[in-house]
Amino acid sequence: METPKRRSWAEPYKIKVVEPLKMTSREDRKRALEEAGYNTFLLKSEDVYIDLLTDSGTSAMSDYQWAGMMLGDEAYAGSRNYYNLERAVQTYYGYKYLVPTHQGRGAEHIISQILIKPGTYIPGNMYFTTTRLHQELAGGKFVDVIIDEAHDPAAEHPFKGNVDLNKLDALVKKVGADKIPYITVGVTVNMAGGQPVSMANLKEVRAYCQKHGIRVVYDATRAVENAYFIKTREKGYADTSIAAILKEMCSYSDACTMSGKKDALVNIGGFLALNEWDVFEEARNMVVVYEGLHTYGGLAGRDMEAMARGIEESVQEDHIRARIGQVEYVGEKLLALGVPIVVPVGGHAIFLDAKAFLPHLKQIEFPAQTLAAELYLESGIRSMERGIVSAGRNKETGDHYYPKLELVRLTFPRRVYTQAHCDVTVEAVAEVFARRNSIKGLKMVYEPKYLRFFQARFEKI
Ligand code: P71
Repeated sequence: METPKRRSWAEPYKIKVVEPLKMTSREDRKRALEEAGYNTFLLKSEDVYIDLLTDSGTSAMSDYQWAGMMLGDEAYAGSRNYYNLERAVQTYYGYKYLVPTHQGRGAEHIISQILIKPGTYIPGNMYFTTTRLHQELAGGKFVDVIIDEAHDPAAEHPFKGNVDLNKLDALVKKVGADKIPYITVGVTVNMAGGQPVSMANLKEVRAYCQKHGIRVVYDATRAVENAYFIKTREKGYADTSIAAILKEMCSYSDACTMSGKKDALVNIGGFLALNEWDVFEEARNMVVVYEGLHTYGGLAGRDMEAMARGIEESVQEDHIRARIGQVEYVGEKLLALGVPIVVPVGGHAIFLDAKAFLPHLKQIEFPAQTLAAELYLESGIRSMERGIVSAGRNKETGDHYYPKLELVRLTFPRRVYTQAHCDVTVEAVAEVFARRNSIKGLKMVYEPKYLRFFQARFEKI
C-alpha cells in the first residue's frame, strides 16, 4: 500500500560521501543528558545518533555546490561570488538589491535597526525567537497577528500561517499606521509548525499595507517550502513552477530577511534583500560595521558561491517534493499510531504536541523540554523544545510567556537522512509514547538573559 507513496517522494539523488553515525548506550545517554542539564542544545553532537535538532545549516550540499566552493574568489572586495549570489537572488526571489550577511539574524539586526524607532509596533504572523529579540532591541514591540487556528495544534487549515487582517486592522486602529514601520510575514511560519501562508493572503496583506503606507518584510527563510504548499494546496497553482510561485510571493513584499541555512542548502550564510534604494543604502552602511564589507557580509567567497548554487537547486521540483515528502512520511506514520502532532504536517519538521503527549504535566514543569530529553534518552535522537522555554519572558513584567503551543520539533535536515532513519525515529517516538504516563517533569535551575533556551539548565523534579 505504501509503495506508490514512497516512489512519489524518492530521493532525487544518490549518495556519494557518507559520514558514520555513532550508536550510544542508554547509560551513555543518561550521563550525557545530566551533563547537558536536560537541554538538547547542550548535548555534544558526538553523543547524538540521529540529529533532528534543526534543519538550519545541517543540510547536505550537492557535488555542484562543493565544486562551487573551489571557485571561491576570496578577494576582500567585489568577489565574483557576490555577483553570482546577487544574480541568484534577483532571478529567483526578484528583489533588486542584496546585502549578504553571515546568517539570518544578521539581516534581522540590520533591518530592525534601520526601520524600527523606539515606541513602534511590528506585527507579524507569530513570533520567531531571534526576529522578535532584534525588534525589541531596536525599541519596537512585536504584535502577533496570525490567525487563531495557528495556535491550535489540532486545527486543520491548509494555510495556518495566514495573517488575520482583522487583527492587523485592530492594531492599526489602536496605535496608528505611522507607529508601524513594517509587518514581518514568515513564509512558512516556523513556530506554528512550519505552516504556510496562501498567495491570496499575501496579496491581501500587500493591498492592506499599501493602503496604510506600511512596508511588508518577509522572513523568506523557508519561502521555497511555502511555495510548495501553494502549489499543492491553493487553487490555480498546480501547474505553476515552484520558481514562478516563489517570485510571485516575493513580488508582494518590499524586502526580505533570509537565513540561507534552510531553503538555500548551505551550512552558513544569509542575506537581506530589498527593493528600496534608500533603505539599501542604509543597510550597506550598517553591514560594514557589524558583518563585513557589503560584498561579503561575513561570508567567504566560497560560502556565497555555495548559497548561489543552493538557491538554484532549492527551487527544483524534484528536490522540494522529496524534501517535504520525507517530512510528510514521518507525519503519516505518527498519526497512524495516534501520537499527537501538529496538523497539517508542515514543511521542515514534525512537531509533537507535548501538552497532549504529557497532559499530566503543568506548563511550568516544561512538558516539551521534558519530552525532548526523554526522546534522547530513549533513542539518541535529538529534537528541540519549542514551548515555554523558547518563548522566554515578557520584557515589561518579567513573567514567563505561556505560549499556547508547547511543542517538540523533530526537524529534518535536507538530503541527509534516509527513509530507514525516518522509521527508526517513528519507532523511538512510539516507545516514549507507550510509557508517557510515568514521565516526570523538570525544573529550571539556570536561566540566561537572552534566548534562554540555548543555554538554560534543568533538573528532574
Ligand atoms: C531553527 C533556526 C535556528 C535557530 C534559531 C534560534 C533558535 C534555535 C534555532 C532560524 C531562523 C528561522 C526563521 C524563520 C530566522 C531565523 C534565524 N531558525 N527566521 O529553526 O527559522 O536565522 O539562524 O540563520 O540566524 O532551528 P539564523
